[in-house]
Amino acid sequence: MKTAFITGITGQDGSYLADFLVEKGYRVGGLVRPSSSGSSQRIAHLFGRIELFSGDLTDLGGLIRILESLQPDEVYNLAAQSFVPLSWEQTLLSSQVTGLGVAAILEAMRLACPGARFYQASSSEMFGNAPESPQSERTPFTPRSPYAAAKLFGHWITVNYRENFGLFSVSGICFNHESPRRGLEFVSRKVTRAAARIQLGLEAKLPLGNLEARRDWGFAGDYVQAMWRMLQQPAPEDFVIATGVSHSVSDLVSIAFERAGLDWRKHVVIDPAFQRPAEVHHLVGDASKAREKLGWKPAMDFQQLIHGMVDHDLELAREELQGARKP
Ligand code: NDP
Ligand code: GDR
Repeated sequence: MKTAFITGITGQDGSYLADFLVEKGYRVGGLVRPSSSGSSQRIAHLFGRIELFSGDLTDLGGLIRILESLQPDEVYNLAAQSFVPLSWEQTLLSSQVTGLGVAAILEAMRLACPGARFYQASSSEMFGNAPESPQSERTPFTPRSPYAAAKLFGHWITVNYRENFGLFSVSGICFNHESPRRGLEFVSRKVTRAAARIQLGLEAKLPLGNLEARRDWGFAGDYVQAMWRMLQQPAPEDFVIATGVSHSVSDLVSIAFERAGLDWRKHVVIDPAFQRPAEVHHLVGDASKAREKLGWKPAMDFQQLIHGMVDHDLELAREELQGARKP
């Protein structure tokens, strides 16, 4: 039986990865922040089948002690302050967690379990307004937020630990991926939840920022499988993970509202508070390397993804109406 350690296990990707690895027969350990007792609902169905360790990605001593006791075969670093606009408000905290936190977990691994394999959650945000499209492993990085700059540090420190210490450490440069477990602040979930709540009369308007921004949106459940495949390779390498198809925020809105039986033009309002001065306008990935070497391709397309999210949010809104769920 293999053992995996997941930081960020209470997040969207961490919860899907834990599902996937438990299903594969792994012993799964996860890092949870002492303050996150209220935010473990994404992994509540796994309680009893995973082991949780209290700690913080920025606390080297704690990470060393956990890794010494667990002795994992695979470490997945998914923890981060992952919301781009917040990285402008909490710049140092975001840099510490999303950037320096990667050095902390790598250093802890080097000291406690140097034979383990390491996955770093790198991001398409590192490309910024890239000079070429689609973006691949060879595209230059031009980060456009503290979040993206911190991810770039995490990306390069992962490469450096591989080259200097011989660690099996790899980065997956993942483009946006969503699910019914997506945080409410990200645009996909914000839209699908609002469409459901407006349909059931729980809300009337949806304030949004830039409707022209384009992203390459996939399903989180597909992306965690690519993460695992990267760690099963004979040699450590970095991969872009993407669908290769981009859509605008207005495409997203129109598909979601139509699924909920609504005309989005009657409900969406533009609110400058949600516009980003340093916007990343268009990201779309070229995942041909992952297709060739990992045998990976996404199973779910954009419309299926958004329909599934709207259906899930309609269910939650119905429960809320019946008084079985808090908003
Ligand atoms: P989420 O925001 O859903 O999850 C973030 C996780 O990090 C949570 O479990 C959170 O814990 C944890 N965390 C935050 N700060 C700390 C800390 N100081 N110490 C320990 N844990 C901490 O992100 P996703 O699941 O969407 O993304 C996973 C990773 O992939 C992130 O690193 C993200 O930046 C990256 N990424 C995501 C993409 C996407 O489209 N989803 C695309 C590319 C990269 P808590 O529950 O306590 O808040
Ligand atoms: P992103 O995701 O910044 O790409 O980062 P987000 O869903 O927040 O934004 C996507 C695009 O939608 C535009 N947008 C809005 N965004 C939000 N959140 N709220 C709005 O009201 C709104 N209106 C328009 C944004 O301007 C942007 O262009 C996500 C995160 O998961 C990162 O952690 C990850 O690294 C990247 O994806 C890849």
